[in-house]
Amino acid sequence: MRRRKKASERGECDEDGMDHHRSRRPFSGSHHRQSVYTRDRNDRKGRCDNSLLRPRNHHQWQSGSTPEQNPLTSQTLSTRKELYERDFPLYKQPVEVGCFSLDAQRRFFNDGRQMRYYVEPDKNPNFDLRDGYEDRYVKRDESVKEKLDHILRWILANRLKLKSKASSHALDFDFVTWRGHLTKLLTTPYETRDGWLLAVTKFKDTLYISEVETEAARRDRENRPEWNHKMMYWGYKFEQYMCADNAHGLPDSSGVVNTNEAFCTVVQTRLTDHKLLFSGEVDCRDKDPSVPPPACYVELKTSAEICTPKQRSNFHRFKLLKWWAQSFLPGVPRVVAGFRDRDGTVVSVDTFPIAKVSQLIKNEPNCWKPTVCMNFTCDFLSFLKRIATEDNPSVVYLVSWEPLKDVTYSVHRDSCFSFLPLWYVEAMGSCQDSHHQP
Ligand code: 0WD
Ligand code: CA
Repeated sequence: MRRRKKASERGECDEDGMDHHRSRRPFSGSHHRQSVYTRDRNDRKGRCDNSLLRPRNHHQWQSGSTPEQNPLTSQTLSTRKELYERDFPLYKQPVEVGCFSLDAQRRFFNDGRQMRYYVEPDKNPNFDLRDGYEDRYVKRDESVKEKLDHILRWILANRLKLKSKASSHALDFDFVTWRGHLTKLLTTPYETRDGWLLAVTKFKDTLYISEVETEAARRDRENRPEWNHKMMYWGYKFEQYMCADNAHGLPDSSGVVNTNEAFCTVVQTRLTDHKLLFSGEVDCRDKDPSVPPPACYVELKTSAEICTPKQRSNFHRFKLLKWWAQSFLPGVPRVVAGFRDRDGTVVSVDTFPIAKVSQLIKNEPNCWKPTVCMNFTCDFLSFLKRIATEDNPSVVYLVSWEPLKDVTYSVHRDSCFSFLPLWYVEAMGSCQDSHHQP
């Protein structure tokens, strides 16, 4: 594959016409030729090529028109952080428009029955996170890919209260996705290890973004060592020590930890001119009923005890970035962290107000910047609007990124990447059902 030039090596003018204070251009027009082979392969119904999940084989092409005929559809996006150091973009205060719950069997309910309540712990609590791993743990089946299904169910159940675009049945959102997918975008300019694959479909003028597991991620998941399984449990066990099922209750650490259960908030907001609807799992809320969501929500985390300046620096540079990005997006104001020793005992608990995170990291040399995260995400969403032009529920723009590379994409019709289910497409009143593969 031809080497893609960095935006700064090119002499093109700003193409997005939206961002007027960008000093350098992250977009670049690269002209990959599409081979007859790739076009055939991807137009075949129901085919799914695993090699696409491997970054080294991931080429960029477009079925239909050639890049030469339509250069706007053949672009890449740079993730170099220097390109995104400009003023913080407009990010509207997120507003909760609803919530839903997933029960112990992972069934969807259009209500808040799985909401839990935060219980203030001792400052030095001694929670044993190992307790129950062998005998009181029901683990969600991670091989089941739910894609956006729960969010789509919530949309159908709440269509009347969601504002529609004038004179159509379309949703008044540019993007629908999980908060976790947006978190990955926010942290991309600083990510050095894990790439991602996002499937994007335009349907009735809304872009739906759903993650596809990369081959590397699948390998990691299937070969996860036992200590890693245990540490994943520790995070859920901490939640059990910190949460009660009702506002006046107490935590019950003798119960079963079941990771099928979830309470999810659905929020709407706007990042510059991108109207977003996304959902994220929330651990618990403040008992005080006078604080409205999402300000009442609390994100719970565990982290290794910090004993040295190096550990503190790493915590600021890597962990706080992920924590900030995840909670900033839905407007969750605080993270409560349990610091554990090597044996899995929580020895201290600390609160990190999201609004104070930038102060905490400001003395850290070469540290991450919130503005870079938000500007990259904003430009990425503009990039998606630019490339994902065909409004068709069975067409997927597969957008791919690996560390040290640019974002690239490929287009797939009626492939295994299609993720909008027929029940959703039909309920939304599509005229394009005949194209759709269930
Ligand atoms: O299809 C997919 N690839 C994914 C689906 C990836 C990530 C999440 N999900 C779904 C699940 O239905 C889950 O209930 O999203 C829900 C959570 O969405 P989110 O809030 O957008 O995800 P994220 O912010 O990454 O994770 C929030 C919490 C995690 O807490 P920590 O403290 O570890 O960040 O959701 C849990 C986990 O407790 N979680 C998941 N639960 C079920 N399936 C998953 C997952 N794949 N990933 C994280
Ligand atoms: Ca959590």
